[in-house]
Amino acid sequence: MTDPVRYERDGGIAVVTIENGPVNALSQAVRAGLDAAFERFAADDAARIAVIVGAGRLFIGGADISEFGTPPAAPLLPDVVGRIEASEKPVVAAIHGAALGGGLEVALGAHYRLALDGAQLGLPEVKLGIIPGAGGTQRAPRLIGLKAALAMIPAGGTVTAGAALEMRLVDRVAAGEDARAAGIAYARELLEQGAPARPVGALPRPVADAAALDEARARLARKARGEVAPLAAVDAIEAATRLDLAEGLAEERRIFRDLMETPQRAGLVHAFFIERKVAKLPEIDGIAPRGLDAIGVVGGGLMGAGIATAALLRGLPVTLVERDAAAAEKAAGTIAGNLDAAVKRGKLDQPRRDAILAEKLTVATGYEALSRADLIIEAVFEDMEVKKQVFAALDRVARPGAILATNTSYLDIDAIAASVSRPSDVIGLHFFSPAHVMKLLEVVVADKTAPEVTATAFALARRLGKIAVRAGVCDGFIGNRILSHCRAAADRMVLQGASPFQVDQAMRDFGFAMGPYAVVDLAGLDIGFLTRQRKARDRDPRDVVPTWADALYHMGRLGQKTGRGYYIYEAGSRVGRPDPGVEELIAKARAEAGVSPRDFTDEEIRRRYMAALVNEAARVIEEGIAQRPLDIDVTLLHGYGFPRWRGGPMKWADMTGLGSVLADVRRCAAEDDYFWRPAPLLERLVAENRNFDSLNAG
Ligand code: T1G
Repeated sequence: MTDPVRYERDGGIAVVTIENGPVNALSQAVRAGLDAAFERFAADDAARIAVIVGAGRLFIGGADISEFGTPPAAPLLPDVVGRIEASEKPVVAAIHGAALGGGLEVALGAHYRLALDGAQLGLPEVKLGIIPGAGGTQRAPRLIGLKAALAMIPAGGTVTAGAALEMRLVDRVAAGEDARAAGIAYARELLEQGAPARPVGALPRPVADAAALDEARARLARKARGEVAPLAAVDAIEAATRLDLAEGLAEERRIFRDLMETPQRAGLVHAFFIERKVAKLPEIDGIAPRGLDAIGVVGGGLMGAGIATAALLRGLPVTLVERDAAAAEKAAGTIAGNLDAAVKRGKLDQPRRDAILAEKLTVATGYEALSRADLIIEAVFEDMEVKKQVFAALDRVARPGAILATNTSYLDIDAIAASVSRPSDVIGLHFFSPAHVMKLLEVVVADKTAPEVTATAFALARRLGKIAVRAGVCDGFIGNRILSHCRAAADRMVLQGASPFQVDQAMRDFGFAMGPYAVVDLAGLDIGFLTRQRKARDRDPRDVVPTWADALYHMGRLGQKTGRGYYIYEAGSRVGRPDPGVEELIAKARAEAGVSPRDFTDEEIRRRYMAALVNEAARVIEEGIAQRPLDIDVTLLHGYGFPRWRGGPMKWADMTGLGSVLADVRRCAAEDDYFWRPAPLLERLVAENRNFDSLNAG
């Protein structure tokens, strides 16, 4: 392997280049290379100043995350940064692209920092369940002050080069693409001025401010529910106000090491890697996607308008077809409203919003308008006959090679494909509502879908800034199928004596963004009711029907949209208070079913809910609906409010121990062997002493 760190001299300037693609991560070889380069710089009498640059598209993306969990190998990054800072001759960091985590810490070890326009700087360690471990929590506050450090480090956010200049995180911003040239030019100026070495660590401690620390802790306790790293980052920053540099660095290192051992760190690192692996599918490896220059959408309801908005926000022209002029007008209004909301959130400026509406959006009433679209997404009423009619029309007008996608959330896409003359061009694109906000996209690959159609769907997701997960055809695909099983488990507990509010609280305490019944209120009780109607034919007498939910539906209590469901919502509020009337309906259901209620502990609720989730997920994998456990983890993280710091349900199961999860399933099966049949895959993994992650390889 070639040396990942090069030392060259340009007159009196030593240029130290890190080249360790794709992100110049600070692996052991890079740390050793940097250490050696600065030893050489110290001894090189002809070199009067050094410039550190990154080769490729960015400066340094941070520590090598794949080394986490293995014993750290010398030289350690804090020591390398310490050596750079201790240089008697000045050192410049020339940043382009990104300086993240350990990358920014290396730059903080330098005495002068220059960033190219467009560079992002930040300490995102808390997003991986740790804190900066090479001086970031001690040097950054010395440079930018306590308040700015408290705003930046515990949130793990990044700042642009311009903002970094304002907060004095960097000394200079330069235009252009060439960090090396900009760094050398800056170094020349510094030499001419006779600028000295200027260690950040020698700056005075940031001024203590108890109120700012309290405020940060209170804010994070609310926002980072259950997460340990953000609060630990505040502790480390506080240490910088009390301790001298050496002691502060030791304190930072102690906290860093403790966090490295936590399950949260393991969960968050898992999430980081699977989000990148999820799009790597053998079936599309090396397959070129088709062109995507014009999008068609059929149906301008909330979903269709949301999908159109998502495409427009990313610069794709959209033609939306509705039944009649009034409906088309209404759809255009919904899209305009979505864009206005994006302007309010600062995602878009007014002139661009106006230009998008004037130039990129066409609404029409005839299918012919879609004849030039590269990909057409149908988002009409969930009814097989209606969908088939739409697909027949698309089959007539779409150009050869156009992709015909359905946004159905449960219908049989194989049957839809079979109804057209080009089944290999048909695919499911299951967006989540609101489609222009939610990150997840289930790409549902039907029996006959051509690989390049799948590849194009993944390319579309990238273009839309979404995370795509491959799913197979079944009722509910990956996410809704698992959710519906979890809900059935929850309904069983409620029938036996738990209250829906206790279930919600228990699952929120586990880390879910919302409890399952609050989610029902959000989606609307009509959705659940209609689903039960639809499935009534296949119902087994042993299935539990939540008759109390049917009663709520008949009373017009449809959840948030009517101000009342399981919870009561005061006008305009999205957070409800429990409706005591619901308990009465449930009591009636128990009496009718002849159930005498018993108490559940929160722990029992959590274990049952998670056992049901993992058991059904194992079936989803075994049936090939999800190809890998990581596909389920990504789906639940991005579409279902699963706590990211647990890594996803399959990672949670691995960390809990599959034997223990299976034991829970079996214990429940002892009282109800219909609902709680252990999934064969779960049994097999336990028997073979393997975990879900072993199925993620390759
Ligand atoms: N370590 C190892 N691999 C990494 C990596 C890293 N830091 N960053 C990216 N990769 C891999 C990634 O898995 C993918 O691999 C490929 O590089 C391209 O990444 C001591 C403790 C830099 C903004 O948290 O945010 O420093 O899939 O697709 O969209 O305090 O990567 O190709 O096999 O994401 O151009 C702190 C994490 C570490 C930054 C580039 N740093 N990375 O985005 O490419 S902790 C981070 C990113 C730390 C010190 C500590 C992004 C990026 P593959 P990509 P991208």
